Amino acid sequence: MMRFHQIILITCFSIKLLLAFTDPSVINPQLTKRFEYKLSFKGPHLAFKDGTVPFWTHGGSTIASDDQVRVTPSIRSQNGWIWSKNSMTADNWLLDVKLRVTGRGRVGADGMAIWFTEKQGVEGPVFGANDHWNGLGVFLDSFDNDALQNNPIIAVMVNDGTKSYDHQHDGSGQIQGSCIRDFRNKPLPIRLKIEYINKGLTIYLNNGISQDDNAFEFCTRIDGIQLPKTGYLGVSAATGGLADDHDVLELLTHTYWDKQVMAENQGATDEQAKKYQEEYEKYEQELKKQQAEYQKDHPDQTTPINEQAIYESEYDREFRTILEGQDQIRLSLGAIDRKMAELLGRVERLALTSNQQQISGQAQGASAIPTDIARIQDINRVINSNSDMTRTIQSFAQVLTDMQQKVNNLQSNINIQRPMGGAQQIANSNVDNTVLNEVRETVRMIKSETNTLIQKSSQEIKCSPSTTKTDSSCVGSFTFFLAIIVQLGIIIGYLTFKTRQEQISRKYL
Ligand SMILES: [Ca+2]
Ligand SMILES: [Ca+2]
Repeated sequence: MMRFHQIILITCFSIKLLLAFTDPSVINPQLTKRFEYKLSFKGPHLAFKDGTVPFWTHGGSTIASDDQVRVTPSIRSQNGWIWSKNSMTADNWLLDVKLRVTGRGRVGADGMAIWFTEKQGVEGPVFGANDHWNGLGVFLDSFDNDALQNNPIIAVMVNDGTKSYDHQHDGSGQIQGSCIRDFRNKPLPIRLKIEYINKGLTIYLNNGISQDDNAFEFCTRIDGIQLPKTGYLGVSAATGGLADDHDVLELLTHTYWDKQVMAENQGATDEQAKKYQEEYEKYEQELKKQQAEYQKDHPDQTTPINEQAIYESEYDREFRTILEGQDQIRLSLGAIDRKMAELLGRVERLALTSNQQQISGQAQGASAIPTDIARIQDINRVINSNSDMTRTIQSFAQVLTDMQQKVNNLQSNINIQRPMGGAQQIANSNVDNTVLNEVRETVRMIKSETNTLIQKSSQEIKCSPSTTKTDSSCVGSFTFFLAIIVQLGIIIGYLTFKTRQEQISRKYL
């Protein structure tokens, strides 16, 4: 007898072990397990501050908090739902759902459903979701509608979209598998494992009493069911005349993949990537070859035509006009210099003649001496003034030559900058235009003043040594030249400063 009891116990234990949940990847080493984070949620930090759940969408009475999704509160006639935004495409998968159904009454209602359907569900009469679904529904049916004393029940119903759930009879005659378990008001959350492997669906339950997280018991199994190839996951719940809190604390999704198939897919992916890389390299070589051939056939067009380098712009034209005007000024000053030298020679000859006349006059009488002395003083003053004027004009010519060089440098700098193009050139061009206008205005002023100087110089030549008013005229010209030199100094200083600034700015380009 003892041996018979032992055999019975061992047999029961073996059956229990066989029916207990074991991960499919452990049973079948050929399978590899992958966690699908976009098809899962769990606390803490389950929801964002705005109440949305990452990768999920919810509605109706559902409220997501930091550590759970309350699909319905314990208020009458509520419907709530939460659906994955992403679909799942896998032949083998496992859902691990931790939930809690609690209510004050000895009897609760209506219940909760876990879905894998072809489309995202909407609010409806089947535990808060729509009827005529295409896919799987796992129901936690709390309320015994048909009064058969078989609720709460965990029931499985696969629908192809044609069947309407028979709510009044708790889907009896429609459900393909079930187990009667009281899942309400447990001290711990209950857990469901819904496993779909090789078209067989198995449901395991942790009853929410055991502290052991792995203490799952077998609920039901249905073989040979056809679920959609791709579907969305969801949870819904409803309350009726009676009401329970329906809370989901975790929904974790794993998919299982055949290692050999994955390796082949990976190999195919690698092969495809290699093929694309080879195509790209081939195309690149072909492009280089075509470029080389084109350059060989069209040597004149190897570099693009720079229209700006060929055609004179308005800017260049103004610059050229200023340079030409400046060159004319330099030539005029040279002519003035020569005329002044000529004048100086004539005055020196005149002074020599006067001295000779003075010597002969002294011989004639002493009465003429005061007049002659005055004339000699005047003549010396004129000679000194003219000598100063000549030196001033020479330095004036030198200054203008320097100025021309500075302007040439400025132009060459602009020509260097021009190929850079862009907005900076436009900005510099505006600044340079201002400088050019200033230079042009100054040169025009110098030109007119030089003409005045030439006229005055002619009057200077006419100055009679006997006229004492000449003094003021000669001194006025000298002052005038000094003023011009000061102006030129300011302009050259400004141009030098600007050229340096441009050189510094080019260093940072
Ligand atoms: Ca029911
Ligand atoms: Ca029932």
